[in-house]
Amino acid sequence: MSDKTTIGVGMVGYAFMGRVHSQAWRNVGAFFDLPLAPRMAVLAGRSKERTAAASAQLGWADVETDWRELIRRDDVQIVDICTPGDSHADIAIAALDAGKHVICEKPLANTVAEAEAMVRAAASAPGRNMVAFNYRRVPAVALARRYVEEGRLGEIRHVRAQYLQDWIVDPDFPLVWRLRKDKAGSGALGDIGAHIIDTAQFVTGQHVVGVSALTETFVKERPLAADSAGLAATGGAATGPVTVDDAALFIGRMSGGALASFEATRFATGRKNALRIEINGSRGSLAFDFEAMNELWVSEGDGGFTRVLVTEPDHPYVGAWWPPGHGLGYEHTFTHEIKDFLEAIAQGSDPAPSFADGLRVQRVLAAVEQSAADASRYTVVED
Ligand code: SOE
Repeated sequence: MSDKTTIGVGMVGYAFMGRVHSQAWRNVGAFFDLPLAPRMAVLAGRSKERTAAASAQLGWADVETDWRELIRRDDVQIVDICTPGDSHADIAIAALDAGKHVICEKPLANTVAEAEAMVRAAASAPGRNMVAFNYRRVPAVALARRYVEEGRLGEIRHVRAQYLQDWIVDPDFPLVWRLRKDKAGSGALGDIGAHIIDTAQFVTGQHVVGVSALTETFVKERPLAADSAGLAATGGAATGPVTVDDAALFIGRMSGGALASFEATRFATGRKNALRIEINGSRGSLAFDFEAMNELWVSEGDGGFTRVLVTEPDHPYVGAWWPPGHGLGYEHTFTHEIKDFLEAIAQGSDPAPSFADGLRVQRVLAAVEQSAADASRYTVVED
């Protein structure tokens, strides 16, 4: 029997993010020596039948069909929010007000006002808060941060960040919730652009201070989703309007003086989950692509880039896993996130990225939308 203090977890939502968070809660204690032992107490979802099936498959002890009931329970000390963005603020604020610790999927909210309300609620609550920007916890990305902190790149001049996917290239792919502004807040911008903003800010230690942007919706009408709201949904005969961006491109300045470019698109045919970042400094450069997530490319002066295989025990997080060269996957980034969250709860501090960090990203998203909507910021080339 473990003598660690048990902490009860209640999770809301069980789709893609719910599944990957569940595996993290299930496995984290088996690989990391933690001060707290999470207990997967309860899973909440609207349909009793589907929630019960998901709960049995994912390893939760009980189910609720109303997240308010989950928050009321004494066996829940941590609330994990894995729902679309339109419910983040309501759930998070109620959970914080009830004294729970809260981890919330990204982007933090659908609007800056909601994110601000969440930060306000967090400031007066005893519980800790975290926004789930999982890519910070890729060992190669954390190693990139370490190199920048150690000064190995010198002064950072350029940040080049891209998040490239192609899952909606087919115009018959249905209008799932990620393509609806009322549910998701924005499109590629908030869903995957938010990740590269966070990654760029994390690795450089600088934040985005201004942007100039273009956004586009290439396919404006899609079949209504007939089955499942997920990335593998099927469409029916009726159609509806796409109310978010399909792609967002923006340039910006970082607080330390670097120039940055960002591209977030779901129309990069052939690219599945290519979160890429390249950073050029006065002494060296770094490059990372999630599609080869166990590698970091490093240039320190002459001779171009060399590959660092980020699978050594002294690389961030790696020592808890497999021998050198065996590599980690997408799911490990969530396990690392949960590990850091539990440690922060035990220490009584907010982990990074906190809700305040999530609000900072939300402000960048809003600035991008504002810039893209402002035709006066776009100079037409004369014929
Ligand atoms: C869909 O674009 C998605 O599932 C995002 O919502 C996740 O945040 C990203 O990790 C993978 O792609």
